[in-house]
Amino acid sequence: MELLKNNVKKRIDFLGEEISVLLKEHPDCSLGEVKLKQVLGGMRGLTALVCNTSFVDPYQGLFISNYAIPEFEDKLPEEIFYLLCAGKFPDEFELEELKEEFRLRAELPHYMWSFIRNLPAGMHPMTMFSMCILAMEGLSVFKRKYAAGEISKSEFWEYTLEDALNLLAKLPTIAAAIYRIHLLHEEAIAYNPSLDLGGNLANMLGVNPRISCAELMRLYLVLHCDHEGGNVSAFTSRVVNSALSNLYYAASAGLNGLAGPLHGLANQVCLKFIHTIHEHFGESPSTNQLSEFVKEELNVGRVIPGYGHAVLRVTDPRFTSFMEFGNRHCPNTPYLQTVKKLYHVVPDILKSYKGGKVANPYPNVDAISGTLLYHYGITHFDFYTVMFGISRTFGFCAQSIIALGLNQPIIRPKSVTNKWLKDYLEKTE
Ligand code: NMX
Ligand code: MLT
Repeated sequence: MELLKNNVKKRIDFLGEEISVLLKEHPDCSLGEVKLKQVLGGMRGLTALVCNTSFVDPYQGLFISNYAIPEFEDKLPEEIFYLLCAGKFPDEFELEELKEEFRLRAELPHYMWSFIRNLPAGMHPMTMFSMCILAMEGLSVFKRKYAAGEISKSEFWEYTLEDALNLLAKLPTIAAAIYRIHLLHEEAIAYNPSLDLGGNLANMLGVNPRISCAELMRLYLVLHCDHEGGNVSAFTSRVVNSALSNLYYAASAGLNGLAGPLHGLANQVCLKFIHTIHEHFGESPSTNQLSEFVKEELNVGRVIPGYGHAVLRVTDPRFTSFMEFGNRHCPNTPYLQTVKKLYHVVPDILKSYKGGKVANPYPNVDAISGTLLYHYGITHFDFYTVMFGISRTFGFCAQSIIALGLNQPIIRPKSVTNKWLKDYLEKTE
């Protein structure tokens, strides 16, 4: 992996140089005030982290390096991992080297097969996925080298990159095995070294038709890979890794955050939501029926899954990208039709809900992604967040590789009590 390593090193050196200049020239510069409502409100909008793998603009959505979604949505997941880590797309040789690295590292250790088969029936697939990653923690090269005192701080990122390649190469096989063994009750399909990550995922899930499904898998892995540093899963993963817990611990922790219904589980909840609508009104609900259904959900205190965002203030461009895919491949599928109708109904309702309190009434990525998986025969809703998780682990890995390369310290902000707040405000106001 010499080419990849050199390119990541160049990226780290470049970013490190920028940080040195910033710190030298503006060490005490304030980046804005911290408001009480932010400290008590999930730190929303607080600039408190640096993440150089990707950036989310509230009005334009995800950027990886300087590329917006239309500029990278047709790339391979392998190319996106390169972009996240090295800040540039790989050339032909660099891409081939990375693909070969993934091929060489794809095989699961033997014990993992009995581990997967013996996971308790009925356990949520996200729990299984996270446990599988933890179960491979003993493979961490970083951990071994660190414990033996064989690596210096400046080399931490290199062994974390090694762990990243070992881990990411195995995720499609693990996810597909969970799907086939525990949800379909069928045998796993073997990894095919002649296929890329997306092609292999489609193939090992055993869905048909495999060619356009492989296209969806690639898009799926590309669009979910990273969403800057402050989202629950990426932040959790980075915090865990900042204690020098290895990437297996960090990825598993991040996935446990992704498993929440306000975060990645929303894709499962969304499809269930649409399914329930179809059970009530048939496969072609009217806008009036949808409007009544959505209002009733809000009345009983539920959130509308797939709508809203902590950073975005427009329709998520990942939603738009999936919609374009759906319009090309399955425009008439009833679920997609209902997603479109909801798009015309929900924002207006949310705009006037709770006196205009909803910061973003528009759909996020989870409002549509499950619809496309369903179309390709992946009909077990509770597998959808695992699909998100395979992709997001690319981002977890890249963020930690870069952060360690930049020598970022353990993350440990200060917390205070109500008493501290009251005393502080008494003194200052
Ligand atoms: N349906 C109903 N209420 C909502 C929604 C929604 N979709 N979105 C926000 N609100 C409410 C929110 O619960 C809060 O109410 P309260 O103050 O009474 O607790 C109020 O509006 C203000 O929240 P916001 O500032 O708009 O949103 P916040 O940044 O706190 O949360 C989400 C962001 C994404 C957690 C929130 O919009 C939500 O719960 N959405 C539905 C779940 C979802 O789709 N999650 C997936 C996000 C994307 N992902 O992949 O992770
Ligand atoms: C994500 O992709 O992580 C979600 O959109 C949530 C977020 O960015 O806060």
